Amino acid sequence: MERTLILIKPDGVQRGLIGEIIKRLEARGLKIIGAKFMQVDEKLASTHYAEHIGKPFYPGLMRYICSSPVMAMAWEGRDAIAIVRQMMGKTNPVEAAPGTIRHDFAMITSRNLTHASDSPERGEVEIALWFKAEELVTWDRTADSWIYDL
Ligand code: 3AN
Repeated sequence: MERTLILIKPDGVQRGLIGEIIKRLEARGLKIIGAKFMQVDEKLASTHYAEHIGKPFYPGLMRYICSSPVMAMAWEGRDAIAIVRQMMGKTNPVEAAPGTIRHDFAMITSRNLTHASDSPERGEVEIALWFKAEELVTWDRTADSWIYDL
C-alpha cells in the first residue's frame, strides 16, 4: 500500500471544503490513517516546500500556507499517489480536468486548495514530517474486501 500526505490548505478550510474533499477521498476508496487540524509555522512550511526555495512564488506560497489553519492528513491505498494526484488535478486549475477537485473548486494556481505527495518516497518523507508515529492509526477496514479484489 502507498501512503500520501494530503493537505487541505487555508483556502480549502476557509471556504468550507474540508468535508467535500474528505468525502471524495473516502468515496473513491482511500483509507484515512491520520488527521490533524493545525496552524502551520514557518519552520514546517519551509521544510515542506524546500524544493521551491528561490522560485518567484515562494514568498507568497509561505505566506499562504501559514495564513490560516490547514487540515493535514495521511491516507493509504493501492496506487494512492497516482489516484490522489489524479483526483486533485493539475497544479493550475485552468488545466485541471473536469471532475477533479482543482477544476471543480479552484480558479488559480496560488489558491489551488490541496497538496498531495508526488511519489511514494515523498509520501513517506512528508508523512514523517507532519505526523509523529503515534499519530498514525493502523486499522482494518471491512470494506477493503469490496474495494479491492481480495
Ligand atoms: P502540486 O501542489 O500540484 O504538487 P507543486 O509542488 O509544483 O504543485 O507546487 C506546490 C504549490 O506551490 C502549489 N500547490 C501552489 O500552491 C504553489 N505554486 C506552484 N507553482 C506556482 C506558480 N507558478 N505560481 C504560484 N504558486 C505556485
